[in-house]
Amino acid sequence: MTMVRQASAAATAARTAAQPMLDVERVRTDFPLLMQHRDGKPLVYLDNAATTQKPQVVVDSVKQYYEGYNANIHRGVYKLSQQATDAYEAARVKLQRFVNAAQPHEIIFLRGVTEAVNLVAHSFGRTSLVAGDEVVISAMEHHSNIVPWQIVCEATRARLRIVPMTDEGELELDEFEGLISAKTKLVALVHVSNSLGTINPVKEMVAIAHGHNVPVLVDGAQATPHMAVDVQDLDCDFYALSGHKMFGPTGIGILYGKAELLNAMPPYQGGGEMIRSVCFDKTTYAPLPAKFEAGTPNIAGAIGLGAAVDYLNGMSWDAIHAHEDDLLRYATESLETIPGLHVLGTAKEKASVVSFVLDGVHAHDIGTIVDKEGVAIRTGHHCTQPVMERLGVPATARASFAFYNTREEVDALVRAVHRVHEVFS
Ligand code: C6P
Repeated sequence: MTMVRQASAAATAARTAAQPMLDVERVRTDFPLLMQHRDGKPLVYLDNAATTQKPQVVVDSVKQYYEGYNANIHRGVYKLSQQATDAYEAARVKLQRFVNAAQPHEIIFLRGVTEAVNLVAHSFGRTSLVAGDEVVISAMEHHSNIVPWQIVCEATRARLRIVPMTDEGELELDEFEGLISAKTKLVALVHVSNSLGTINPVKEMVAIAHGHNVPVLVDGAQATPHMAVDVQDLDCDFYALSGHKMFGPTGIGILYGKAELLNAMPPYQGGGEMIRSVCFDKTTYAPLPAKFEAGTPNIAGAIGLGAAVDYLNGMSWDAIHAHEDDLLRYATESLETIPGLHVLGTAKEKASVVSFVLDGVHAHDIGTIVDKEGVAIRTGHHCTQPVMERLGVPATARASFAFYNTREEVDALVRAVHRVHEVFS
């Protein structure tokens, strides 16, 4: 027994020594909003799955664009416009490297994951699906990876098939392969669940789908703030991310798509910039990526997202993992000491998200009371109503951590939830 304990202490020490440490207190000073107090209490921001806070370098990059070189892109021969164009295209290359896409034109700037899934559903989906075809999604998708497929399935008379999940919140992989058939035209899967934190084995699932020649779209909204993503290693066909969930501005994100697929797809929206030539008889389209970027894009947002990528590149994913894993374990164990509290989503592979319910208390009451203690968490169905239905709850309270959160902030959450328990008992 003693030997086992010694061995495990040695293993922990070795692990700790091998992992680079995150200097959280220093990192926090990069984020101006985290310095705030509300009602005399330090703000404890634990709603990072909804949106993350922005480091000063991101705020500055947007400000510098508007103050120093604001102009429309790809249009002007004058230097100001060229400067803006260069910065926008440099941001595309940063995103290409961030997800390790083979080529910059495989990166399409859009508003975020919602628009990216809609693009694939309306462009790829409407041209590939016919009556009787199937699209496979999972039981833990965000509404933005359900509803666009429902709309397209209704229009084409195709149907959705759903990969089930266990009580712990893990996808049932055996069932997955059984759902793929000659009728399947696309698999669309969430990489990391926003309401449960489950990290899905997307690489394995892509390989299974490809074994049946079925392309795969991955919703990476909750993955990119927590882990390195390599689209070539995953071998997914499409990958979507939202900038605001990975320390960048709102209203900007990307769709990565394999060039071969994007080239074969029709435009999603028509307008300026996405054409080669327009006449009333016939219009021809611009090559990638312009074909999918109709109209003036979110130039400041793309530049800001590029700055967020630079910021993340200056950090160590190993250090981020070690810190967030510690927060996840500490928060789960501490919350579970509260009588009547149940954590939902206990998958073996989890990102730093803790969803919970408290017997006899509505999630919104939990959110309101903890807010009075200065702690910001999200409550509700988290745009995953089918997950709530599967787990038999109307809503959960959800604390979601980023690398700048601390154990002290977890303590503040736990104290606040204890307070909720006292109020209702
Ligand atoms: N989830 C949450 O609080 P947009 O809004 O397009 O940036 O991202 C949509 C989206 C898609 N997929 C997943 C897995 C998501 O988590 C989200 C956004 C937020 O959980 C707001 S509902």
